[in-house]
Amino acid sequence: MPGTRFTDIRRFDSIDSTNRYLLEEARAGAPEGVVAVSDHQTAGRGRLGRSWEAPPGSNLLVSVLLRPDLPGDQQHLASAVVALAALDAVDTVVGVRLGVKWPNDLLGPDGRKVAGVLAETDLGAPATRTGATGPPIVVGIGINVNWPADAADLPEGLIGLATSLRELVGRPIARSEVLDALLEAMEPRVGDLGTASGRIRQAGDLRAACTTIGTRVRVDLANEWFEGTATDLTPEGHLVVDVSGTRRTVVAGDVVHVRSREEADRA
Ligand code: BT5
Repeated sequence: MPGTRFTDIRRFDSIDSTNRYLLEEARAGAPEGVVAVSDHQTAGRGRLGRSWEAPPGSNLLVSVLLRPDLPGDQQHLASAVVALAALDAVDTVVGVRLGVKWPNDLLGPDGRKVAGVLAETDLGAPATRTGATGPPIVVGIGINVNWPADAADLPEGLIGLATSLRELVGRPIARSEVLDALLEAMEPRVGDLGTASGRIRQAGDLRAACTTIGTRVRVDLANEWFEGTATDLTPEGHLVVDVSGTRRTVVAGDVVHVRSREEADRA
């Protein structure tokens, strides 16, 4: 994309995973800004060993290699800037404002998932001449652009959970437009990662976009679960949940947005 650091765009018809590819490139010393985009992934990955689904030629499957100079406790901002840029891009191309469900889902107005973000790092990869001191971070995003066209397209496990830009606006959308808008929106946000004031701005944008804040959530941890109201994000990107007056901080894991009793009564 001219005028941005994302000028080296590597396009694939099919690949196992654009994240896997860029992590390899990072190990070989590739600089910040390399982009990998594929029409199809044979082993698209989600978090925690889960998989990311998209039929060939339908959705945007893209990863970027970042080498941000981020304090150790703010690494989450690397994936946040990609999520925020995706919100901007979707707004620009189709005029719909998505929200961020903590930690990494982009949801449509009715709560169905439109996109997911996966950040992966390799602490053993070499630094490059660009001067960045932190490890490379590969941030991948899958945006459901044209699939599913409607619920009939979806495998049973995703019915009611996934939607696409096409379904939201009722017409097919050019993936190239979404990619261009994404890279353009990413440029200033990635630039912000390099300064304290920029990081504060991005963290503020993330809190403003995070629809989990203010929502009743169920938190599933390895050996317990609890329900409460999400009240904030910490500077490290952890979710603060008020559980009957006790503040609990969720470092990693999955949350479910649940409707409050009042909302359920109103519905
Ligand atoms: C994510 O994981 O949401 C991160 C997805 C990142 C995908 C991109 S594509 C480009 C790059 N290369 C890769 O290999 N990956 C990245 P997670 O929060 O774990 O969500 C995964 C779960 O979302 C799955 O277990 C399904 O339940 C659901 N899912 C799978 N495909 C989906 C889709 N297209 N739309 C909505 N939900 C989906």
